Amino acid sequence: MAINLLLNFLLFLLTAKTGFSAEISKFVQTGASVQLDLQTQPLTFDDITWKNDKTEYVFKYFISKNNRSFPKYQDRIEFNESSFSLTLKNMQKTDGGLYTVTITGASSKDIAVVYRVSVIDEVEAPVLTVNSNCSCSELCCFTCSGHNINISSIYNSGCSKEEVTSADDHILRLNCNTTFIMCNYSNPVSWKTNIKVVHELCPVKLDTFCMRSD
Ligand SMILES: *[C@@H]1O[C@H](CO)[C@@H](O)[C@H](O)[C@H]1NC(C)=O
Ligand SMILES: *[C@@H]1O[C@H](CO)[C@@H](O)[C@H](O)[C@H]1NC(C)=O
Ligand SMILES: *[C@@H]1O[C@H](CO)[C@@H](O)[C@H](O)[C@H]1NC(C)=O
Ligand SMILES: *[C@@H]1O[C@H](CO)[C@@H](O)[C@H](O)[C@H]1NC(C)=O
Ligand SMILES: *[C@@H]1O[C@H](CO)[C@@H](O)[C@H](O)[C@H]1NC(C)=O
Ligand SMILES: CC(=O)N[C@H]1CO[C@H](CO)[C@@H](O)[C@@H]1O
Repeated sequence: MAINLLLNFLLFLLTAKTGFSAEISKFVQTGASVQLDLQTQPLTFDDITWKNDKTEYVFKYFISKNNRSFPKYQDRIEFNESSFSLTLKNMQKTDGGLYTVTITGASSKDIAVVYRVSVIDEVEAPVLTVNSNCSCSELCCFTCSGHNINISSIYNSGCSKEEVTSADDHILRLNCNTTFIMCNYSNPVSWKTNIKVVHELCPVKLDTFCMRSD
């Protein structure tokens, strides 16, 4: 408790002194828009400046209204003059990176917010395949695959619910009921599912008795 208070106080000092703030992650699908907010509502200020990590300014809004934008973003920008949030449209991979907003004003300390914007493509559909290495006593062995992760499982009037996450934030989820095998593949901007009827994915073993003894 005392340590928590002390840590909070130190963090407060650090924040107050340097305007230090954590990075906020934003994921946006290629071609879509991203909205960057101030995280605060300044009462008075001179200007609000958005820059990218090449330290080119993206948009500069002056209270005197002689605002300016960087040519690269000119026709892809929307600035909300009541919330002061910036919307960047038609985002491309090359637009990914850090975006920093600084608010300068006579009556307030400088405030800075840093966004890490990642522009990523829509996820591809997961693939469901039957494994040929299945032993006879196992009714149906199958694998659900995303581009860099997969889940192998066995169907026996259901399957165990499983979930794996890749290093690049892709999630693969497997679930079954008495009729369907369902696999959901997602990344931070999208998801796709592959749903197969069990009897169609695994017709032979489920319909006939296994006569081999292995
Ligand atoms: C601007 O922001 C305000 C406050 O968040 C919101 O009510 C309004 O709809 C926004 N305007 C536009 C054009 O998005
Ligand atoms: C069959 O192969 C998959 C990968 O292709 C593997 O994960 C699974 O454990 C194998 N099953 C058996 C019964 O060997
Ligand atoms: C499943 O992933 C493992 C590594 O995680 C890989 O070795 C294996 O080849 C993959 N199997 C399939 C069927 O994609
Ligand atoms: C299995 O799950 C699917 C998808 O959620 C659902 O539409 C279907 O009714 C379920 N079937 C049974 C037998 O529970
Ligand atoms: C698939 O996963 C995504 C992300 O976790 C989730 O939002 C979505 O509802 C899931 N879809 C289905 C059909 O379960
Ligand atoms: C996006 C934006 O805020 N544009 C403003 C820039 O300043 C002019 C006045 O000089 C306004 O008309 C625009 O709305």
